[in-house]
Amino acid sequence: MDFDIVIHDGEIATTEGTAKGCIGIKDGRIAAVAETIPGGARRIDAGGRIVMPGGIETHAHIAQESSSGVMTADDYLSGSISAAFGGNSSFIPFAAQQRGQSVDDVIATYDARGARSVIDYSYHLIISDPTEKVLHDELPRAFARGITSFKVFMTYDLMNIGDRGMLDILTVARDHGAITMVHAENNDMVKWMNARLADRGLTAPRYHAISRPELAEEEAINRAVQLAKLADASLFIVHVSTAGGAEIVRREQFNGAKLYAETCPQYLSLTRDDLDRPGMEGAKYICSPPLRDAGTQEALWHHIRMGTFVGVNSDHAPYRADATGKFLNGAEAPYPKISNGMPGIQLRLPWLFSEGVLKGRITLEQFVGLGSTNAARVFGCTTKGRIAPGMDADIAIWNPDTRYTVTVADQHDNMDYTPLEGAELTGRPEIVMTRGAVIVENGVLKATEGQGRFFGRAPVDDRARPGAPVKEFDPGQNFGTELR
Ligand code: DUC
Ligand code: ZN
Ligand code: ZN
Repeated sequence: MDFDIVIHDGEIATTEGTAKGCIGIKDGRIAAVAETIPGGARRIDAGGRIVMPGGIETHAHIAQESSSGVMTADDYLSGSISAAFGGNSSFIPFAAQQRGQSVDDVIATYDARGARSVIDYSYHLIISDPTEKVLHDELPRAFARGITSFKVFMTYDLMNIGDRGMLDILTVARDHGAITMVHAENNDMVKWMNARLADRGLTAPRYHAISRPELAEEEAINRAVQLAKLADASLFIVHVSTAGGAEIVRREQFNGAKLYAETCPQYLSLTRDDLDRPGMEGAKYICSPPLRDAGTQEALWHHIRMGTFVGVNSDHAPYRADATGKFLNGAEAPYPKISNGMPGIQLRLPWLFSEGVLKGRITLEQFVGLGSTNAARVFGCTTKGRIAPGMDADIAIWNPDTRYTVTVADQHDNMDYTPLEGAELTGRPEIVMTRGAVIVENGVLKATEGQGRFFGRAPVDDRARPGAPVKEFDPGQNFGTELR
């Protein structure tokens, strides 16, 4: 065959193992994987390099208004470019419904925003207003278009849909083969803590850590899982930040729940001490759930190693440290009025490679799974996340030896800080492709605006997570009632 590109002599890394080989690319797809492949209109020498499936970032807030109306600093152009420089060939940001808004309108809005992307993209829908029309008319239309995941909140008054709302959403999701993602923190526990801190005038950024207790996450994760089990639905816990939360996930997975979870680099690399930096510096480290402590970091690494988490995703939520973002409500705003979130889409994979693989905490194969392949399986990206004939040629070629110091000047997002400023890392992507098109090469952007395409996704593949029967839905044990 006459290949468009042949990548030769690289160490091809997959979740199954790593071996030297060549990849032939034709018409945007992987056409051959072999020990040697001759020819190719372009030959890329990957000697001494790691060749892996392009990253799939599944937790990013791009061109998204927060519930209080603050727009993220990145749109689909800057967000996707930054993602590409970090080794990602595709991403799945959120498309957020504001209360009262129709899902059709949400999707049309994000279609217009997404059109600027340089990498392929899909959306998880955030549902804040599960009306009958949303549940039974609009969500089925979204599923039909391949939007097979969405996120709900158990916290924030403007987003929290309550346990009943969650059961309704979980049931519709189950019926369509979709997966429900959840931000799990107990809203009343957080509000009660906020009130106690406010009564004492304790509003500096560091009190954010205290205001959202570990117990609030653990309680909500447990509740979310029980709700999902009752509905026999698939559930994905986003941004797990506590050892207790991870233990609940582990236990319930062992019991068979259709349960998946992720954690994020910030919970592995930063601590609550960062919220206590001088002046208002701590505001840059306000995210929810909040940063925890060194003991938690060790526990989360253990869970990553043991397979509790299918992904390590950035939760890129870029709000600049100025009046457009963090300080929209004033330079000395109390912590509850400072936008929640921090950037990280470009550094997610390089940081995980350097701190995880090179420091011996995870294997290269686990890295490929956590950064790409597992996401493709859980979120139904059927043509992405694997290096095999027929798959999209979404590929990242890494130099595992490059040493560098992280600085905001090298980030391609639209931010004025990086929480990892000064970190010493080793290894980064040199060439990144989406569907066979080189989008980044040796620090230079090769893509043009709008080159990325929307991709629809398949239903969640739960075959390895059977769920557990619920007595009250078993006609043999519930007086023959058909309730499902
Ligand atoms: N949850 C997120 O997932 N990201 C930013 C803020 C939040 O609460
Ligand atoms: Zn969240
Ligand atoms: Zn998020």
